[in-house]
Order: sequence, then structure tokens, then C-alpha cells
Amino acid sequence: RENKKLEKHFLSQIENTEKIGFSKEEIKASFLKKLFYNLGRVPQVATENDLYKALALTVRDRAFRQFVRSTAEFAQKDARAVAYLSAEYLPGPHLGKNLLNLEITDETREALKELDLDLDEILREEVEPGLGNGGLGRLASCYMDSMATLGVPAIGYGIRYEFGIFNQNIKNGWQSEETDLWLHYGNPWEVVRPEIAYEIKFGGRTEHWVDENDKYQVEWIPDSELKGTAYDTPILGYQSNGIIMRLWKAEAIESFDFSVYNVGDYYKAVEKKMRSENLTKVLYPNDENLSGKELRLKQQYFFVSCSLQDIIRLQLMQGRKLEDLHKKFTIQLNDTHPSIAVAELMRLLVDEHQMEWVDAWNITKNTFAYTNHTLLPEALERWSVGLLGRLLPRHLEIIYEINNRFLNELKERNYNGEQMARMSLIDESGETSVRMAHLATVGSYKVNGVSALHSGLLKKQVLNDFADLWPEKFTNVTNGVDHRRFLGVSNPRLSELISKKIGKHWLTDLMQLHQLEKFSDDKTFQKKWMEIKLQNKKELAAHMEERTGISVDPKMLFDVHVKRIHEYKRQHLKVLHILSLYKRLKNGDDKNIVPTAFIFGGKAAPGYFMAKLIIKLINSVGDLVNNDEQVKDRLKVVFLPNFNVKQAQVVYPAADLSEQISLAGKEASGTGNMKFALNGALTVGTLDGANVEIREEVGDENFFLFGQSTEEVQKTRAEGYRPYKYYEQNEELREVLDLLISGELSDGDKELFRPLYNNLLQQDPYQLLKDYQSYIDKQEEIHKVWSKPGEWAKKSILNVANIGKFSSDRSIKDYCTTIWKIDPVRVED
Ligand code: OAK
Repeated sequence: RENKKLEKHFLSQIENTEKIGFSKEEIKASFLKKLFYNLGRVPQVATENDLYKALALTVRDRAFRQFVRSTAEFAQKDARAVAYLSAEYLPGPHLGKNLLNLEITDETREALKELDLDLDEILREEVEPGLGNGGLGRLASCYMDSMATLGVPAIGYGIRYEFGIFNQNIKNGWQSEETDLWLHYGNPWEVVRPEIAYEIKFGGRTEHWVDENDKYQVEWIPDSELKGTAYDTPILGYQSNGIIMRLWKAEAIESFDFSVYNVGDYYKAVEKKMRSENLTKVLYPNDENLSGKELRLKQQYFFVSCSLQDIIRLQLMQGRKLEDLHKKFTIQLNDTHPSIAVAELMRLLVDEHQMEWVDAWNITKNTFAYTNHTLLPEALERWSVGLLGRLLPRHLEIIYEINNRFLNELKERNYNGEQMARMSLIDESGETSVRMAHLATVGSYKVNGVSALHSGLLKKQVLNDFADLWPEKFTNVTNGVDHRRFLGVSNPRLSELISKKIGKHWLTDLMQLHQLEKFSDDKTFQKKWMEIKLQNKKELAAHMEERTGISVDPKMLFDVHVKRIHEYKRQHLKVLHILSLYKRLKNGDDKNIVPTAFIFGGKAAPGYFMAKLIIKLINSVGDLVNNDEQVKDRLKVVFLPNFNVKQAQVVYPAADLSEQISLAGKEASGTGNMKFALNGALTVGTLDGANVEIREEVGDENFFLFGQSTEEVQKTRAEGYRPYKYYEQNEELREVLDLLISGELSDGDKELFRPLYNNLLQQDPYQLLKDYQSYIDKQEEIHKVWSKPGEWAKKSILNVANIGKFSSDRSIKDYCTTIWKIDPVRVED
């Protein structure tokens, strides 16, 4: 827009920090104004939610200021930018985090106090956006924070699901799912951009012809269309920059189908609108498991196409050539969920922008980079050619063309038929389908795994042929976590103690925590350290009692297993341990058993029977143990319902022991492991995912290692694993397993847990029985160490002191140097 006056006044307003100040008085004034002018409320009738919203809007103003300033800076520097494409985000509550980033937590607390309001109460009002399932979605949000903090020009693209991950209730020990209504009370953080909207096509057919200039042309004639509208949420970095998360909502192109309306069928007209909106209604709640549903593919294509059209618009708007797209943008694919982008960018460049195939391909394969987040075969996406061709006929043609050219290249390099069939984008072995990981790999300039172990396995197993062909394409970026959220916001007591000792610099450089090492033997420091842990445990205990009715003594060892429920994560191995302790106590053998609270949390995919049965088992064991007079002061079992970011922020600071017990070779990285250690929990874990690197950093004497290594797991399997052998040979294990089908856990019902029992005795795909004894032995050692408070405190301090590597700031710097080739542009105040 050319309007000098508007611009001049705008700038003087925005740039003038006085006008949007950060002092207590200014925050108070803004808050009161928001309450009155934006929400139309006077104090007498204002609800808790009104107060929350008034504060959120106060903070959002300040957040947008940062975002606008960063954008101007990025534009001026003509910086190369990242478009992060992720089907999932789990940002967690925004308010507390934004206050920290703006460094106005104390001022805000004071301002509210003067109004007789409590900041903590207002913070509890926020309903978090549950736009993801677990690790992958949360990682995307940690990366958004670090990109903002470091000044990496970036946009995070995703889907604005109206209903996010379900709310989990526990009824009679079973999980039940309830719709997530996160938008019900309105979302003060987002701004809709109705003018940023793109048309999206589905179905129909293609027409091919040669035009008058001898150019091959293709037109896609769809059978339905809808549009995606942008909703922007500012994501602040610490102290300075801000970027946006742009989420797409599906809508009908016209609100009403007027041709139908005119003939009088009003309801039919509205129906079309509703059908379009269905597309972004709900998040698929499967974690590392395919739904294979048509709507899911539509969601993926929908958000990818909106995002790519937006990226092209931004490229052209800034007067740049489309041919230079890969120079100004890099597009990171968060797993294969957005991998249809490879075909879509080709379509946009070739069909819509008339580019030659070879040039378009050159741009495409220099634009995308692909992160793999799992090796589980059941999570590797494939779409049947039938479904893909029906929904996206043009894309299927493009995928076949990419594949033909790729296979020709292999032929030229003398690959044989078998190798080519293995590497093909099309899997012809069963139902003909497209292997999305192959499409992403062929269409990207870099492919990375998320921990050293996982990246190695990716090269050795799932993508080995590709790694042999293009070794330089493969790399590793070990995951990291947003330490400002998971220590700064969620553990204020520990943050304060640390800052008092070593200053606040750790907030932007987590390696500073090394300075704590020299206090690890200091008795006074140890005492303060453990007092803080105890305070945090009291808070968690109160929280758990409120939600489950189960009371826990905060002095117990808090042994915590929180993450999605999945057999490979082996929550049931933890259960076997609890039952072994229970048995021992009942037999009067209580040596080396310290009073312990076993705390679980996590959601099961609604259709995953075994995972749901594991939840029921945990609760049944809880009923048995918690109500047994003989053991109830020694063992407690709590399943905390509805584990999400908000609850995680109460759990991690209160944990003594972090359970990271997946079967080696199965957990790509894990990030909960990092959050626990960051809060001073000691890890009991296998050599899986990032555990390996955590152990390297914190030292093996400060990490409780057990179980087989990846190689040993493979050897066990190759030698014909017979779990029954361990059942026969290990008496305690046998007794514990038999307890599952004794009826003791299930009101006499001997069949309830039989599926788990049979699975463990007959297949045991995750080798619990094999790792059992090693786990039990390690737990005995853990209980011994816990009995020596000084020793435990020292290990806890050393864990925190050596966790610096696992900040997502480090991960993002790695992405910048090894993959994106971007220099961050940090805007200083
Ligand atoms: C979910 C669906 C499909 C593919 C992967 C996932 C997923 O959440 N993977 C998880 O990603 C995290 C972030 O990289 C890792 O820390 C977890 O180990 C991995 O399971």
C-alpha cells in the first residue's frame, strides 16, 4: 500500500515503546482497557476467562510488535527463510511463555496483584492448542521457539484443527475419549487473515495436449474445490524476535451455493459449506500408526498446497524470480506427512507457472529437506495408488514421472531389477502404493534423523539403498527441547536458584549450566536443590490428588513414565517391575525397597487395543497396591489423566526418576528424556534414541543403564527369540506374569489381561522378558542410591549441569549450518 501518512504514523506508534510499554503501570492500564474495550466487561461481571483474555490480548499486542519488527528486519536483509511444514504442533499454553519471552512476568504479577488478582490463577485458565499427538508435534513447537529466539527467518505452516487431540478421561480404569473444544471460549492469540486464502482442488481428471508453441500442457479438471484461509499466531523468541505459525482452515469457496439457493434448497446449499469445513475439523489421534484414511490424505494435501502457494506468493511479492525459489526458501518436511509437497511444487511450477520439467525438478530437489522421525514399519506412510489417483490425479502422474526418471538414473548406474524395485517410489509387492519416505528422500537435498543412533539406523536399514547412492544427502540433527519453557517457565524455583548461582545467561546459552558442576558436592547447595524438588513434588502431589483422588507422600521417590502409550515404549515393563515389588513386600521381603510413587501419563490411540489395555492394567495395579494396607505406604501407583503440555509442565519439575525404557532401536530420539534431565531427574534407560547421547553428556555414573543394545536386540531376534524360556527360568518373572491372569487384578476376571499375557509369552515383539532381569537389577541399584540423599543430589545436579547440548537452540543452529545454510538475523532491542 502506498500511503505515506499512514506509514509515518504507524511507525511512530509501533516503534515508540512508550506507547506500548512494559512497565507494571502500563501493563495494568492495557489490561484494564482490554477488559473494557475489547471484551466489553466491567469487573462486576467479568469471568475468569474474561480476565485471562484481557491479559492475553495485552500480551499479544506486545508480541505482534516483536513480530512486525523482525519481519521488517528480515525483509531488509533479504534473508533466506525456512518454511517449516508440519501437520502437527503442540505449542502449550502461550501466556506464561510469552511473559517470559517479553521479560514481563514479574511486572505482570505485580500489576495484577495491585488489582487483587493472581497471575497463577489466570495462567491456569488457558486451554492449550492440542494440535498434535506427541513427540513430533511438540518438537515442531520447540523449534518454532528456537527459530524465533535465534532470529531464523521462518514461518511454521500447519493445520488449524477445530478439534485437537482428544481429552482423555479414565472411567473404571479405561481410557475414554472426549472431544477437545480448545476454540470453544475463543482463541485470543490468533488473527484471521481472510485475504490470505488459496483454492484447493480435489478429484476429477487431467487433460494433456500440445499447445500452439509446441509446449506440452496439462490441465487438472477437479470435481471439487475449497479454500484454505490463514490464521496467524505470533510465536515469540526470548527477548527479541517473533515469527508466525500460520495454520490453514478449510472453508467453502462461496459460503452458499447460490445456484442451489436460487432454486430454493437452502439446506443443500449450506451442506456444501459444511462438507468443506469438515476437512480441518479433527486431528487424527494415531501416533506412529497409519490411519490410511482418505480425509487424512486430503488434510495433508490441503495444508501443503496452501503453504506452497503462500510461499510462491511471498517469493513473487518481494520481486524475486520463481527460478530462485530454492535460494530464498528452504522447506523443511516434518516427517512424510507433508511429503506430497514434492509433487505439488512440481505441479505448481510446471503446470501453473509453465516451467520446464528439468528446471522445476532442479528447484524442487534443492528446496526440500526431510526429517524422518520413526523407523517403525507401521508408521512409514504409504498411500494406495487407487486412492491417491482418485483424489489427486495429476499428482499421481507427476509421481510416476519422477519415479521413471529416477529409475532410469538407477538403470544407468547398473542397478539390478531387485534393487530398483526396492527403491522405487511405487511399491508393487502388495496393493500398489506410493512410498512417501522414498518420495521425500528423492525430492530433498538433505535427509536427517533425530538422534545419532536413529540417523545411523536410517542409513543402515530403512533408507540404506538411498544412503549408498547419495551418502552426502544423509545427516543427523539430534533433537533438542525449549529449555526456556521446560525449565524457565515450568520450574521457576529451580530457575531462580540457578540464576542466582550462575546468572541468567543460561536462558540463551544452555551450555552455561556447566558452571553448576562445581557446586555438585556443596552440601548447602545440594540441600537447596533437593528442597526445591520437594516443593515441586508437593505441587504435583496436590495436582494428582485433585485429579485422581489418590494421595501421595511427596517424600517418596517419584518414578515417572509419561509419554504416548505404545508397546515399544514398554509401559508394561514398568508394570512388571511394580508387581515384582508388590510381591516382595507381600512376602515380607522389603530390603532395598524405598517408598516409591509410580506416576504414569499418556494417551493411547483410540483404536489401539493393546495400548488401552495397558492403561487399564496400570489402573488395576493402582487399585490393588494403593488399597493394600500392607504396602500402601511403600508403593503408590497413579495414572494422571490427559497428559498434555500443560500437565507436563507440572510433572517434569517434580520427577526424581525418568523412565526411558523403550526397546533399543525403536525410539527415534525421545525428547521427554531431555526435559526430565533438565529438571534434575536421573534417567533409567536403554541405549535407545537420544538416551545414548544424554548418557555421554551426563556421564555413565549419573545414568542408570540397563537392557540390550540395538545390536543385541537384533541378535536375539535373529537367533529365534523364545520369550517362554525366560518365563520358565525366572521364578519371580513367572509369578509376576501369572498375576496378570490370576484375577487378582481384575475382580476375579482371569481373561481381562490374557491378551497381554499371551502376547508376552508367545511373541513379545519388544523383548520385555529378555530385558526384565536387567531392569529389576538396575532398579535395586537405584533404590540404594536414593537411600543416600547426598549421592542422589550430586547426580541430579550433574545431570542438569551437563544437559546443555539438548537445548533446541543447539538443534536449530545445527539445522542452520548443516542443512539450511542460513545465518540467523537476531534483532536486538
Ligand atoms: C509420529 C507420527 C509419525 C511418525 C513419527 C511420529 C513421532 O511422533 N515420532 C517421534 O518424534 C519425536 C521427535 O523427533 C521423537 O523424539 C520420538 O522418538 C519419535 O517417536
